[in-house]
Amino acid sequence: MSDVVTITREGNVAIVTVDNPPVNAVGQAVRQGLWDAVPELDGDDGVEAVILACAGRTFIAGADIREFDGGAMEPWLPDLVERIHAAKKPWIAALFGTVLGGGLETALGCHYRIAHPATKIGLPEVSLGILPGAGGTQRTPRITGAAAAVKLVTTGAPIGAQEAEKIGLVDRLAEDLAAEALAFARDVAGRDVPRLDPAPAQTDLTPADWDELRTEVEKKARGQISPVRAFDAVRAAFELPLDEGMKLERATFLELKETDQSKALRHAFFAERAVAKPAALKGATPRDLDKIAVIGGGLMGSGIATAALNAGYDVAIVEQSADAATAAQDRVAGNLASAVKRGKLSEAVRDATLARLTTAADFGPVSDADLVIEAVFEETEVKRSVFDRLAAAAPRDAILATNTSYIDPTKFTAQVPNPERIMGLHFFSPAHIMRLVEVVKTPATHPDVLATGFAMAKKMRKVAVLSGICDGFIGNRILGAYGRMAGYLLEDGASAQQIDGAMKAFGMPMGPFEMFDMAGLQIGYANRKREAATRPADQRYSRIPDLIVEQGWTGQKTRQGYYRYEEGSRAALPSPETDALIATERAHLGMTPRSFTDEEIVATLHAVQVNEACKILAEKIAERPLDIDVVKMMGYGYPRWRGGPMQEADARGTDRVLATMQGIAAADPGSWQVSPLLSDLGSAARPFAGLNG
Ligand code: T1G
Repeated sequence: MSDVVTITREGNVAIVTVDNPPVNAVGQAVRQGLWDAVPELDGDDGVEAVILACAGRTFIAGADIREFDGGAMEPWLPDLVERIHAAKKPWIAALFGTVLGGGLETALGCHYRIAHPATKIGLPEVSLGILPGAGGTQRTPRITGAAAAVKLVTTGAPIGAQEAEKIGLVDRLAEDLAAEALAFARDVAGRDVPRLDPAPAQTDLTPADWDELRTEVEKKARGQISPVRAFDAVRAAFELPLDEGMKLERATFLELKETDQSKALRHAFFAERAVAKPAALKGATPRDLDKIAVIGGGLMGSGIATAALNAGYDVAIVEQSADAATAAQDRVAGNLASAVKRGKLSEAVRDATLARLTTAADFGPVSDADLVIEAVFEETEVKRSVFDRLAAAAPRDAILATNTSYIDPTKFTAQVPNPERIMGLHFFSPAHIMRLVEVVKTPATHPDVLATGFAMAKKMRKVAVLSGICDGFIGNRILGAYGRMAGYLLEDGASAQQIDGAMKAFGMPMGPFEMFDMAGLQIGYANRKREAATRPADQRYSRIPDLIVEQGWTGQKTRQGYYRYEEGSRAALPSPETDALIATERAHLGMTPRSFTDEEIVATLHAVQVNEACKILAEKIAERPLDIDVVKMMGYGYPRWRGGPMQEADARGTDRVLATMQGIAAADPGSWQVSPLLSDLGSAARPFAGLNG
């Protein structure tokens, strides 16, 4: 009948099997196959019950997201779900793997659901900027009631099979899914087919309760619209009959699908997967990795060690003294303890994990390591001395990695034999929590070594992005342009509060000045001193950040930076002292402070990031715009619903971004030059998406 949908028979039970790898997405061919199966089985007198099963690794994991841009073809999923529900024979969905979105909606069209206990079930549509569009917002509340439906639909987070059974989404759990589904089907064969009540769903919630819930959803969504619209659709299930609720859901779905937010979230979904496949890794094979040695057990090193332990590796931390080794051990234990506290880890697993850690005050443990990650102080000479010792202590074929966040690794690894085994692995702090790793390729790094970095990151459930060498690599180099421009805006007359407020309204979790205060202002201070020799002579230099640090104010730690902090609090309060310092500097420069609109601030800070990113692309530091987007989303809190700075540039129009950048460069040509790549794309209004391949 169809390539992707087949029917087999076991006596009076028909088994309809979807086989559409990799995740059995319900694309057009699957819909057509199922659409045809319903009347065929209705008309087959030998069939008294139908099992909807899937081949491969999962039940249907959702609609085929790739069809969203092409205008999917009939039959439509909502009609198919309705057709299955109206079938004359009972349909039983046999659930396993990840039953998501349109997969769950198809299962809700069936009359019964049996699930393997390890199944994950959810409606993740809001994370694609849409809402369930095939009855999920209407059928779910009629089955589970209001609270569970609101949670499933507005958070997008999947639940386990046990919880799904508790709230009525699943009728029965089954270890041996195929056998028990068959037994269940034989049991219900020939019986009356249960139908969903089309009347409005019932609830005890008052209109005031609903309003309160909506406010909560809106607050959590932080500028994203789909969770709020999805909430409204669920509420409608308690006010409208099924067919009217379905119409409202469909109209909202079609509207949301076309929004920039949904396009950005779909871009984020595919970009996060595409970063794992850079051209430079084609044909490369990761090496086996069992034991990882981490040099330096400070905040960064112990975070990396924690991530490696959690991924199942044996780990050794090398420190300078026995005391420092003990402190490192304690830090890792503390990281694992907080995972236990948050319910992420059982005490038994914690103990087994910690048992795979050794610490030492000498380089002994390096002698049998497959991979060594250096995470010592960010200073060329300090790192060079570590690599000197590694050259002697590590096996000749062990992979050697540096966690430097700014320095060119070849500056301190030139003396090490077999340079093809050296790479950068730039983790983000705290390394056991942040998901981004920049895998840095030197001119000598072998592709298999890079592939090993990618495989390690995947095992750690992190996302690796390939970067070439430049100051700060992809992420921190763009951050540099962003921070520098934020500093100019401040000196020109905008307040830290206004700039931070504008960026938070844009969707950033923090503004630049709150971020600097949190990270510690001494870091930027040291970077500026390091860069002084190579800084272009005509580049504008705002002294304000240096003046602040020279007061002994380095941010949250000293309770004074761009802002003031109360003892024990991270809340950024206006600081009259810092404001006075800024005013004095403006007066010293003979400047009259000017005012900015929030949109001007956002557009300016966006344009300089995109411009820097274009240089990074032209220098082939990053392969594709999507690599940059993923770095910014995963490492710097760029809102996923904007899809990263390059996707945001496409949404704004590259011509507009170019115009903004031209204005910035014209006003201060010593500091800013328009990238030729931005100029080329922007003057033709061509999107960055075209460069993603
Ligand atoms: N459509 C198209 N391709 C998909 C896909 C989908 N729904 N899901 C996964 N893929 C591709 C993915 O790009 C990758 O491709 C490969 O499958 C393996 O994925 C009407 C509107 C299912 C938990 O949002 O969460 O239903 O990179 O590497 O880690 O309301 O994929 O190999 O070329 O991620 O094992 C709702 C999205 C859709 C589920 C598996 N469903 N997918 O994770 O493998 S909207 C989703 C996932 C909807 C209805 C609507 C995960 C996964 P490639 P992977 P994984």
